[in-house]
Amino acid sequence: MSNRILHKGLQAKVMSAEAAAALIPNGAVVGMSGFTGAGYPKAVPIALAKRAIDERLKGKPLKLDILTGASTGPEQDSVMSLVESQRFRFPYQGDAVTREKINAGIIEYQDMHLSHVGSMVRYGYYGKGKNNLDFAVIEVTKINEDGTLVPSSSCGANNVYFEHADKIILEVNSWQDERLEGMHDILSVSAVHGSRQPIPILAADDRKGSKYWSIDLSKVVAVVESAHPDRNAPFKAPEEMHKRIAQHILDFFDGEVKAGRLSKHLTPLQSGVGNIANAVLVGLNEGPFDQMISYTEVIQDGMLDMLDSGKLVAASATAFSVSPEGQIRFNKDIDRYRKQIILRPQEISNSPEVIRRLGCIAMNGFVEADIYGHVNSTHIVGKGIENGIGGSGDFARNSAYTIFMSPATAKDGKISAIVPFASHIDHTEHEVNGIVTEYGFADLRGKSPKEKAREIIDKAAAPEFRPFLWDYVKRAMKNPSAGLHSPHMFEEAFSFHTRYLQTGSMLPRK
Ligand code: 0RQ
Repeated sequence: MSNRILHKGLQAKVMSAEAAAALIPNGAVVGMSGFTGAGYPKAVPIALAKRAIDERLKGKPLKLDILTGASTGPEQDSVMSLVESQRFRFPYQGDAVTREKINAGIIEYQDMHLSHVGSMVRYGYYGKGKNNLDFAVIEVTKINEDGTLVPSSSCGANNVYFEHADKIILEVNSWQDERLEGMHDILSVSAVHGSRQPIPILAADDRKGSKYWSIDLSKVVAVVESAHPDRNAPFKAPEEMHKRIAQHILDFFDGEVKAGRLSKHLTPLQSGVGNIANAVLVGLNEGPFDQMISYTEVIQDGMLDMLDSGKLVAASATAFSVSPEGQIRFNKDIDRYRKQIILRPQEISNSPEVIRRLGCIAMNGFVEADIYGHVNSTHIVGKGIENGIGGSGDFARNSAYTIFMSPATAKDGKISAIVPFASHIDHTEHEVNGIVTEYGFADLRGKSPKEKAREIIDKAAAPEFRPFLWDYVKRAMKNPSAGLHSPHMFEEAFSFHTRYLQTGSMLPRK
């Protein structure tokens, strides 16, 4: 047995992943750890998928409701979706197989703001079991002698799943570096609506909680040992397009510093995942700003670079999302990073209260934005949902600066990211300050909808789509029956999308 299970009582609960998976009844609601491919259970979900194959042969398909922190990895989402053992999935995913099953109507998916997860589980919306959930399956780095748990590479919603599951299975993953101990700040929020206390995080790098999970040990029914790596997807080096988008954002910050609205340290940075977000971090690392701090969800490679160079003094998040190369670098210097990085439960990392107090700068990707500044982060026309809203809404609604970024076109130029009316709206014109593409930064602050339309079309839309967007707006503005505040012609509002579905391009045929 691994020397990471030091509690005597829990040593007696060690069993195989198959034996632990067999304890979970068909139809159960299960809270699992995991956030952006970090710290999710691996051995038990694989064993559940194998069991699902056996049970399907016996004519009793295994169907579970799976709640996590955010996205997990192939050992959880892909394998369980492949055998169709996830009946319901919440609150975020980023997995190709799961996406396909959701869009085929096989998995019921609830896409939710990540800061809301804890409250929704506490109030029993997933309502099974005496405590609201039947099981929690949580990865940890180590079990201490006194039964406290060293968290792994994400905190996510584990605190809530520990609290609200009838039974707990712990996966002790020896792949996780033991020196993660001390990096976490586990703080619980008061649960009851109407009697909540302020969250005492006044600066991005405040530590106000415990280093460990403390749980009701009598609920632990199994301890499973594993040694699987986190998902750790590689990053591409920023392409020219990503660098141009990043440069527009850096120029915007420069203007804010000159205008006296930001200092050279900026305000706490939130950065989404993906190649554009990483390119912005690379740009910030090379740019004129210094002593920055980040209050975000996810630590990715670009943030490690900024911590290494000293441009970033500290980073607060709920999870890692690093490349395999980033992981090696992280483990090599973990003793230094432990002083600079704080991992918190997602209801703290994404807390609207804290984000607003700190005046964060939110920078996230978008799928499409419309001429009035409404943003779709999640849905692709003709295909369905891509990932989910994740934490983008938590930060977008509450930050001091809310910036969305994307290439101006998709699918070899056939799709415009700027459309007359977004086909799905995750973020409204009321919270979006900036829409950025490789062509420019549309600054929406202090503008009416018609003024926003001019700014978005002229600065952010791809030049080949601008005449068609202007044609739509100008005709809509002559249509008094539509109301001339944010004019639309409903019969044409989705003409770009329908043309794409009919002809394979949003551009009209010549
Ligand atoms: O499709 O993979 O088939 O080529 O969408 O798009 O350009 O690779 O961009 O990886 O940065 O993702 C909004 C999805 C952008 C992401 C989104 C197609 C495109 C490609 C991916 P292919 P790109 P990115 C922190 C914050 C929501 C969650 C969030 C996201 C695929 O940023 O999931 O912000 N955001 N979380 O071709 C048709 C369009 C398209 C399009 C892109 N207009 N029409 N297809 N694509 N735009 C993290 C967490 O909260 C956990």
